[in-house]
Amino acid sequence: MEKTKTKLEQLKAVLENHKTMLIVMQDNPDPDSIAAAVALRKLANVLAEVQCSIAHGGSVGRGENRALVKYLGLNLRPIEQIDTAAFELFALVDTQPGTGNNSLPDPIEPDIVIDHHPCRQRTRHCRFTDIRSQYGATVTILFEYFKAAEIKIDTPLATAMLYAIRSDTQDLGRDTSRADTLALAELFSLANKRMLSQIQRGKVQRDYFKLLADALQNAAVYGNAIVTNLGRLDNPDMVAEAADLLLRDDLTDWVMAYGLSQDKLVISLRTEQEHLHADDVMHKLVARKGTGGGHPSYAGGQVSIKGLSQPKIAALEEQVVERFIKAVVTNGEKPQKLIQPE
Ligand SMILES: [Mn+2]
Repeated sequence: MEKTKTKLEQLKAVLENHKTMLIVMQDNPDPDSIAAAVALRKLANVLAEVQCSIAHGGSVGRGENRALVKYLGLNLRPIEQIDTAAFELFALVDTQPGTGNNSLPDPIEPDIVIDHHPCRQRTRHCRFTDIRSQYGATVTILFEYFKAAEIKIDTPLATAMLYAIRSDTQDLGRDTSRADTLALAELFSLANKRMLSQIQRGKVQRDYFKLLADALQNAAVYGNAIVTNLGRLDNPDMVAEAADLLLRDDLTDWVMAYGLSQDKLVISLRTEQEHLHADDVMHKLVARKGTGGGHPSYAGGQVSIKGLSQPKIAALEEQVVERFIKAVVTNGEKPQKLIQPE
């Protein structure tokens, strides 16, 4: 609590005497990014009367996340449509400068960075940073600010924050700290449980089922690991969703799912072998080619495919799969289809 009080004072000092701030989330923002942005907007407004806009790169694809945005009545803006010159301050939440998973234009150094991924070199130069990599969700950090500042968390925000913690930690099952458990317990009494249930059953677009079928059909088993290729997709969130689903296979402790979204190869890793660190494995997969990072049990990465021919893209995918197998597969069996024909 002492640390949070000090941080809160520092945050207030950075905000004071400014009128506008652009809050940038992860590309294809997940619930933790979305709720953290809304929480920071409220804090900036209450602490220093700063007016905030929230922006992101990519799209909000996952049905649950679209339902969350709708419930919060958010007017999220694609970052390419934003005149950044109109803002005095910039913040990043649930991501950091130079990670490759946010679209804050590169020359802009954010004034504020609040995140729970491992701290990056460039983050150290920012005016205000609060990086707590042991926390399961970024909103847990923000929850502590609300407590320290004695600001009430309204029902929609509490619902969003609760969902963020549940989603990032898979109901406190992965990469969770005591702080997340405490925040979740308190948010539970404030949240709209009926709405939460509706968000979790968010409507999906029809191509969801096609992508899911492809992900299952293409899944190949390499001993203790599953690899699947989702091909071209409009909604890169689907890569993470397929990885989550396939990790439920009871003989599997590693999953890699990948697909092509716009001009990127997008990769998701999931594991139950947290000691091997999914984020470290991801660094190996994208080494010298792209960017990536995450947490001990889940990680994401991306490699640019801009201007690459189809054979070059196929070779890149093959290389990433090879690197993955080398990093995590313990027995050199030949791959088999997950779903065998009858
Ligand atoms: Mn997060």
